[in-house]
Amino acid sequence: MNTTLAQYLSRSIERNSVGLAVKDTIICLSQASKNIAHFLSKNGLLNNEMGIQTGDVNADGDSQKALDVIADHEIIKAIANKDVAAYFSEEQDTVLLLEQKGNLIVCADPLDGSSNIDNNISVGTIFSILPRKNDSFEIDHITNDALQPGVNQLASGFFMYGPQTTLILTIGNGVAAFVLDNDEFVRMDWEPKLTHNGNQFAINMSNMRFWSQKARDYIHKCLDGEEGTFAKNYNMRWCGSLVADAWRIFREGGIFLYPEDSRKNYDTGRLRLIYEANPIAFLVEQAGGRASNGKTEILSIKPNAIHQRIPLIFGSKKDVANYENQ
Ligand code: AFP
Repeated sequence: MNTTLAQYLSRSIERNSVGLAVKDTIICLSQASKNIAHFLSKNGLLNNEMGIQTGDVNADGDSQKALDVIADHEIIKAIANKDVAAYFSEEQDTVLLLEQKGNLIVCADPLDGSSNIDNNISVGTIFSILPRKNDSFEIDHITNDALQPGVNQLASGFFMYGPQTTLILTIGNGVAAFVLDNDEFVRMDWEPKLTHNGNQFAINMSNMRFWSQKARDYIHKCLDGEEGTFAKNYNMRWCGSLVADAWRIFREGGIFLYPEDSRKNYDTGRLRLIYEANPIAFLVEQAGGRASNGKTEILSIKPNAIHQRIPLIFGSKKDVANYENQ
């Protein structure tokens, strides 16, 4: 019989207070994900209400969709009154204080890829769990706790709502993948690895004219195919949902790139460090790959703001080194 998420966590996580809190938090997030998947599955019946713009913009200036807000509420509902001191979300300008004595900090993009909702293309929930470092419940002190380098993460992962609802998770000892089966996440017979070089690249090519010379040179080398520097024919894929591109790269190899570019507000890329790049980078490194901002390992970077953006390049070590060494 397949191992359930709860069984996996019971077997793999340390049985101390922080370990048990992490386990409990992941189970709570998995409950939220089931509810989010349920709302999403009803979108066609609800006259595409989930993708309707609420009229508000989130902290990053992106217009909020109904499901962005619902997903955020589902997560808050799931982790409230638990061992979580504070929640940092793409959908909230500032920290949401939860349990004064909580041991953990949760950061999340509640609904990644929300522009894809009405197109029935996979979207997801990305999360990062950090240890609380500070006993103070003052907003400034708690906010500092979210600004730890990603190497401190206790767990990270993402749920993906697609043809199947899935979870890819690390608690710091490799990566495990799960699929929702009859209301229960069960472990898949597949261990995500990023140790081989792929032959796919994922980048939004429409931004090419705004890229740095480094990014252009790299993609040109991919396009040169067998006759070029990398001596292989590449295929290109771009879902517009980080979770879907990441899942494919974990399965098939390849490289993901969202570099900085010269558009207004894209000088440090598009993706956010603490709730997008860091959780993905922890998964990538645990799978044997590398995640970088083009120069430095993502996990070593000390965030300077909760909604900080960062260029994100990840894949096998060799593929990412080829980009970094341009
Ligand atoms: P949203 O969560 O705001 O929809 O953004 C999704 C995302 O940050 C990430 O999932 C994609 O990789 C990226 O945007 C796609 O961005 P472009 O539309 O610029 O290609």
